Amino acid sequence: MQAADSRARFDESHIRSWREEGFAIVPGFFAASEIEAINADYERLYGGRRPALGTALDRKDPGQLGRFDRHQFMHIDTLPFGGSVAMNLLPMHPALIAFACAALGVQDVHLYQAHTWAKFTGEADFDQPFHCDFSNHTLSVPADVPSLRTIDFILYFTDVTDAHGALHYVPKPETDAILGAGAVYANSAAEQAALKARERSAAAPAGTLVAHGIDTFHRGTNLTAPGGHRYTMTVGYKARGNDQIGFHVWQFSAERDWGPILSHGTPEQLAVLGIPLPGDPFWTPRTLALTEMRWPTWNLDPWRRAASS
Ligand SMILES: O=C(O)CCC(=O)C(=O)O
Ligand SMILES: [Fe+2]
Repeated sequence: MQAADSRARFDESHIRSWREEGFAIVPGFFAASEIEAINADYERLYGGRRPALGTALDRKDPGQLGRFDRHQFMHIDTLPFGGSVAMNLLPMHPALIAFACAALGVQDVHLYQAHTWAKFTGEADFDQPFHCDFSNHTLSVPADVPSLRTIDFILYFTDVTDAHGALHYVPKPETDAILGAGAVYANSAAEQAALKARERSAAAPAGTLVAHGIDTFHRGTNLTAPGGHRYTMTVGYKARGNDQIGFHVWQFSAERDWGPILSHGTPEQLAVLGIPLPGDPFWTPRTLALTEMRWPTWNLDPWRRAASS
């Protein structure tokens, strides 16, 4: 399968793995040159928050299961980011959009989640229990219908070894066997222990893409490398029009600067944020003129050409 850029970044085996196992891990999805630039953004944005070597906060007691803790979520920013244009456009990378369309089996997708995440050794115990992510992505439960599922990506900008808090997971056929088909809760210590006995590590080099969903069992693990850090981005897609799923509201908060994204994104990249494609009836002489007033650096030529043809 060919992504929209010149390099095929994924193939049918990854889509099959996502559908059957719940997970696809794709090393080299992003080239070293792409990763280096984004890594520099992260270092500028988060490097100064690195705790002193030897910091050890919120350690769990020996034998205690992992748990969620607010300190695990300290360095998370929502799109648009305070970094480069490349960093801002990465959640809408054509290959991610193509992967999401292929996995969900739909023509049009919507970006419903995009946030950074920097983790540093010692600032939290990042060990979590096994869970599925649906509880803050929907008010209902994960769907059976393939097109109503979500595809949730984790993008690695640093090498993520087990000492750098690699995500641990259990493939779907195995969670089905342990918990029952389609289960999304593992509340007992016995269920957690059974999942832990089967867990795999998503440890992989910088540039790797991990694809899963809101119905997959996984857990964050602790960073133990002295002075270690892990820079990732979380990117979630759903089929356009699937109102059950949500996380961020792009329109919220007037002070956020969408200028770089609007000025540099292609019509297809802006469409996953909910901006109608050229030719959509939304675009009239009035909406084009008002949009130009609001965002003077946004080149509306493709939208204008389609509206007048
Ligand atoms: O960052 C990770 O590796 C996983 C974290 C996670 O699963 C969560 O916070 O829901
Ligand atoms: Fe999670």
